[in-house]
Amino acid sequence: MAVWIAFVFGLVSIWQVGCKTEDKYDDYALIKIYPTRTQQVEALRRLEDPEHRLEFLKKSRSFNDSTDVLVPPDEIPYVENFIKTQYLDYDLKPNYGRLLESAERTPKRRILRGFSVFEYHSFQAIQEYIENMSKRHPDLVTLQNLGTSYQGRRMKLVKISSDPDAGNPIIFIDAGIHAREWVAPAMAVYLVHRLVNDPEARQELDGVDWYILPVVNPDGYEYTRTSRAHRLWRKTRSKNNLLNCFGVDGNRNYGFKWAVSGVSSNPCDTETYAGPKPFSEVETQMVRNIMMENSKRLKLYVSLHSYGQYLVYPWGYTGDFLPKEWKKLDNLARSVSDAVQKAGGKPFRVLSAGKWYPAAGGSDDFAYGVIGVPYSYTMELTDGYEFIYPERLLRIVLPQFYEGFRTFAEQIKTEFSPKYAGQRLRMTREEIS
Ligand code: 0X9
Ligand code: ZN
Repeated sequence: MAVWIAFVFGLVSIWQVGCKTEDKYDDYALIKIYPTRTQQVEALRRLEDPEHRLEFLKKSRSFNDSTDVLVPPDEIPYVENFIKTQYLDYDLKPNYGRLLESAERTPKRRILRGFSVFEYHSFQAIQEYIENMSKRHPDLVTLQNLGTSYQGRRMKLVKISSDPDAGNPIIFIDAGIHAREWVAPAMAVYLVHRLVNDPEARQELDGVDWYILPVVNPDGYEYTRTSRAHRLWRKTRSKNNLLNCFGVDGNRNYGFKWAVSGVSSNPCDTETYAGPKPFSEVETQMVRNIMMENSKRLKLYVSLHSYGQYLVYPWGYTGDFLPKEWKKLDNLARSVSDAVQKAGGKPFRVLSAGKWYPAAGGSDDFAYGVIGVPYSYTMELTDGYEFIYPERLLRIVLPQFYEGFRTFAEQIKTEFSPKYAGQRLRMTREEIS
């Protein structure tokens, strides 16, 4: 009898532990704080003390944007009190975790319906989709094997070109270095879809080659799909040898000004751990290799992230100064933002990443500072709903963002394509005469 009671108790406690983790965020509050003065922005830094176990979903250094913090239930009174003493404006969404999407989410009807680019998919489904594209359009799409992720997922680069031997400039887009930012891989997949299937996209393929890596961090991405408690995971899933902690922030792991600002050196930090050394992660090594192998032709790099509707350019490691050619970066970003707005979307906030908040080891800085890519950006897609961007809205926003990519392509084509060299020469002659 005693054995049975112990067994039942054992089962109940295992079940409770299971539930506790699954429900982890259920009673957390999302607090959106709106600073209006420099002093308030500075004061917000004090909330970052690890003792309070707050998770910063978005930081803001400017006044027309919120700092979004996920707060455990027992810390809510502390944060509210802090906010009041600083005279800050804020919104509080209680029980935030209950809004998170639940677990492995591929209902059978989806399988029957086939692949829609306006849905969130598993890594495997995305891989099957790109395989399919390359089989159906071998004249346009080729896949390059990149090797495997930390947990052994096979990664492939999608290359789309209507004239692979022309020596065209390359636009390289990656997405999903941050696991929870689901809208970014969805955008990358949508780009593949439009470039391949839309007859009008021939214009975007004229004189430009597109390289797209839809999910840089597949292990993290799949982890966010396994349970509601994991939905907000950001890092990779590599294991730290000394501590029982997992993951590195891939966007702090690139080898340019590594770890000089905006990082954590604690492997158990869930957000911004920069890793034990630059390029410690196999996934960032793959992106680095793509950039190095194509450095001569690579003219535009865009890393897709979410959220906040920002389009930012180097430097990211510092907000103290800008690159010499910052005006070119800024002008193109503004044209892209205008195009998105014209298509009915929200404009982007355009500035250097470091003026937003300094953080070193990002892929954008590496592309610009080491590889010499003349146009390099991080694009933070969508505003509202934080990382849980509703699937039903994808069919509205993805085509709007696509218009921004058409503007990017137009610029790269006219500035760098061998096809347009004659036209460029004529224009400079006219300028001189
Ligand atoms: O902090 C990041 O890595 C990016 N924002 S996110 O909310 N998606 O995590 C911004 C990166 C901007 N670029 C650099 N700081 N280099
Ligand atoms: Zn991100």
